Amino acid sequence: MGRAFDRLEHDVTELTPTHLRADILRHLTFTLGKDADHASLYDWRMALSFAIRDRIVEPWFASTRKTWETGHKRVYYLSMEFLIGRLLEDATINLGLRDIAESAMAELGQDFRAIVEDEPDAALGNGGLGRLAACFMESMATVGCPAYGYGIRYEHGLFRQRFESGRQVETPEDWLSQRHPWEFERPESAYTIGFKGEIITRDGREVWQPGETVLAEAYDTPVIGWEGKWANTLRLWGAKPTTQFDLERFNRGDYAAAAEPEALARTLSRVLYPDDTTYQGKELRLKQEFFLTSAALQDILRRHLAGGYAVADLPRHVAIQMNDTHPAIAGPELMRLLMDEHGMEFDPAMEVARACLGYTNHTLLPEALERWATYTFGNVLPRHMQIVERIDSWHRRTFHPPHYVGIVKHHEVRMGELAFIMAHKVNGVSALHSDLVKQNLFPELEKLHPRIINETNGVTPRRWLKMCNRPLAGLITDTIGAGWEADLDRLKELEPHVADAGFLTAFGAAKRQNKQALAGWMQAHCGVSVSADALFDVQVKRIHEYKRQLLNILETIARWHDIRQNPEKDWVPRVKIFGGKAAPGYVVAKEIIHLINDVAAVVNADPLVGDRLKVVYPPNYNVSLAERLIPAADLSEQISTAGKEASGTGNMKFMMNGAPTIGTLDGANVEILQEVGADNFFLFGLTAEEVVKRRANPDHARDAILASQSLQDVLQMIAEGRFSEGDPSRYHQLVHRVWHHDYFLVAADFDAYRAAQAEVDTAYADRMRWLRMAALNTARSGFFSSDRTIRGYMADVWSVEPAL
Ligand code: B1H
Repeated sequence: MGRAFDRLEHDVTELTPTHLRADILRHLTFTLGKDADHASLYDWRMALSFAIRDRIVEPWFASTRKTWETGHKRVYYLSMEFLIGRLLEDATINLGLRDIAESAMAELGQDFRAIVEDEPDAALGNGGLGRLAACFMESMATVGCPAYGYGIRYEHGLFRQRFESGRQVETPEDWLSQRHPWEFERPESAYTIGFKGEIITRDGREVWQPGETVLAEAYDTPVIGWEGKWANTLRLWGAKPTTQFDLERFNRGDYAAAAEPEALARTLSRVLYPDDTTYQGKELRLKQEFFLTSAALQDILRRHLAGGYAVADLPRHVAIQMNDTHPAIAGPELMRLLMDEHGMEFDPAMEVARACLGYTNHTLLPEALERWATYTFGNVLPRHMQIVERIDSWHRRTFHPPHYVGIVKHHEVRMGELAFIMAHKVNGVSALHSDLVKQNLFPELEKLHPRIINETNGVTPRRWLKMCNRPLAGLITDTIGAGWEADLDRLKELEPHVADAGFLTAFGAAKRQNKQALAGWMQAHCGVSVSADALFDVQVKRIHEYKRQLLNILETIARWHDIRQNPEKDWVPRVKIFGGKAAPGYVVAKEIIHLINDVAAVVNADPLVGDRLKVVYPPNYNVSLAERLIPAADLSEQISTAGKEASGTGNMKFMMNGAPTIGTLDGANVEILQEVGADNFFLFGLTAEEVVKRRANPDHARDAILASQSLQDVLQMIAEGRFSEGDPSRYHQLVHRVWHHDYFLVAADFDAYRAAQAEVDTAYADRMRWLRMAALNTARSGFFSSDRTIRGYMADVWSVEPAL
């Protein structure tokens, strides 16, 4: 191999808008076949994307080659979700070409912003877990950790959300209906994935004879790190029919059966399951999980052997991370490949598998813990069922766990226990969560095999500060110089400036610029006009009872009621902004959405209230909308019932962008509070321990409601139909649940939340005090860079050094 590519042939530092313009025009002409005079916005976006992609390919080759040549250990991140969002602007940012691209497009008479916003989000994920995988991919490229992300190339990502009369309506998302310029199809990298069938004996060994097969075909997207120094690969698998199968049956005249593999193949990578933190137990989902995992493991083994290494050497060259239990079939599948395909015995195969595998737990919610009926599991994956039984009995014989601890119980395969036993390290995603994983989820297993550690989540500051908040990023660079983007602890250098009124004023001006932009957008897209002077109070995340959007909207109603009672009081104007999707089958979450929209309609139309309170709920919250909302936020709502939010990552993005948190002691809020200090955080609510104790009182909700006149008033107004056009039935169930089945303790925390909101008003009214708090949130957010998280995994789980 020539050395020519070791250096960038296109040296990005020397690239001028004129060079880039020539590249864009070349692609417009020769890749798109379009004449500049007739090019649409789409054509220009494609041409620019290809011109930018060209700049990624060389560092990508150089990184891949370096890993090959040095035999460096690689990390394989297996995830059913990668919530990537848009790629064009992010790529220009990491290549240092953002402004050059803007100028080049301007020279061509095109608006860079419009082009960027024409790109559909790659929404191959539900929420935090999928977005974390995307941040990790970017950080692994930035810190020079050789890595592959493995996922599924869903034809349809997360559904699009609309509101009809305030109710959520889902429509299919079709990001792939347009050309996706970032990926390279690899028809030569395809693996056969089997399902069902039977076990046969071959050379005295039991092996699997699948009854159905599909092909997993690779699509590679390069992931470029900060300053283009390293690039990794996101390899997504698309399902294709295996044609030989078709033909055989077809020739036998069995036409319907001949079409079966085709149908199975197409459904496998058709659509992302839209559940966040609940699992459904559907056969197709199990097949998707195995499809991803088997393709990834076959690819990993192929690459390892191609490097000339022995199978038994796998752990020296390969670290495999399971993003929750969704790819936990990796344990038995790796065992199957090592034993059935590579002739290893059970014990050494276990050692190899365990040394390679790591498992990250992302939730304690019982409804999220995957457990497959042995019937389904054994039917879809008969050989894996055997291997799981063997692992389970090996574990019982060797370690004598209590009878109730094990992988197969009550005719179910418990994927958490399986992942735990097959991994050498198990980690939680925040300090509190990792403690709870130890104490409540796997206490016995942890006693037998101590392996639970903590790796607190993080977010990439390139996308979530540099890219999405240009005014603030510019101020930071002007104040402390460049380089903080890849060394986020340097934000600490802002602290001395917080005493400087000039700096605070500039900080406030940056925030105001973002708020002004958001206000304009909300006017245009939601038809609500808001004042940029109001406090922008933002809660954006999936709609879930434990996240307590209900608490927020109840407080909104109380505030509205108070304003109407005392219109002459000096109210701090507020805009309550909500965003988020509910799982299509989650009836209670959908009711909450409806209520928020109903309250918005009443409040926004109330002339008595005017600018003192507005409620805005833009539909279809996604990564791109987050990039718009978070930089404009004054207040970050992180109000989950303590003990339920494993980490949260939105909380970190708000902090970085200078929005103090109102929140409970839950997930990473605990560490945010620790970093930022109690003076700069609005803490309220029961702790995780208090929550458990409070639930022991069967009347906790009733007691709390009777003790709070305000909450009684709010519930009364809803029950009377004040927000449902006089119809008392619409929210009858919802009100009933608050009184009688308030598992998430909305009532118990209501007064404390209101008091904390009153403190927010007081603090905001003192402009310099508020700006100081906001600036300190940014200055102290360095810990929450996903670069720090990735370095933690590299040292504690993967035993891999940076290759840079
Ligand atoms: C998180 C999920 C999740 N935890 C099941 N668990 C899913 C579970 O499709 N499914 O079946 C999908 C997603 N997602 C989130 O992970 C946590 O709730 C957040 O607190 C955390 O910040 C995030 C990343 O660790």
